[in-house]
Amino acid sequence: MLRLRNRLPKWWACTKGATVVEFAIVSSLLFLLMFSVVELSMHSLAKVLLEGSMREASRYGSTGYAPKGSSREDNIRAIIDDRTLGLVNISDPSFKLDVLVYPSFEEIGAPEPFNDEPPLGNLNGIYDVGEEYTDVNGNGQWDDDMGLSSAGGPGDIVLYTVRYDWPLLSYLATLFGGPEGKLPLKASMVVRNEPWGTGGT
Ligand SMILES: [Ca+2]
Ligand SMILES: [Ca+2]
Repeated sequence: MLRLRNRLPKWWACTKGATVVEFAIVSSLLFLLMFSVVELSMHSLAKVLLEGSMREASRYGSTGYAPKGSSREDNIRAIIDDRTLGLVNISDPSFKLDVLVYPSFEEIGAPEPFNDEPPLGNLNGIYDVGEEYTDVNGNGQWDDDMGLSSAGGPGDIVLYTVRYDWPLLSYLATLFGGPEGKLPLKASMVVRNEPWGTGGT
């Protein structure tokens, strides 16, 4: 053993500067940890703000009011932009706002009804091209979600959903961010529009 130690270069046994190296390693790990905590906190804050903005936007949308020269949809987006304090970039391609009208609360997210019975149907439990269906949202095709894209009229049931991909900056992007290094944010709210009369936008 002693013979082996004698063969090692002198710098191998030198301990000068070890503390500096240890400090560099530990401080780097601490910095990474702190940065991750800050980033996750920012993501949580953005989610809370997004949910709050959804509550406010849907409440506004349910009134049917739109200032002259703008639509309800424009104002709904403006409310989300304002209430998320710049943490959610509504100009980003990942930002998506869906405002859908449904005939009832029970039918939210449900597919349009179709007839799976012969002779046109094939009894496989799913819709196939050529089978009869009810075009609930009136777009001329069968949809697996019957929601009509609109903020609705008086008394309508409306589902608001907003999605946004939060860009991660730290090593968390590698762990949780998928191929694009982003963490999805989503908030939804269902409201019944107020009976403001006729002619809602
Ligand atoms: Ca079928
Ligand atoms: Ca349809």
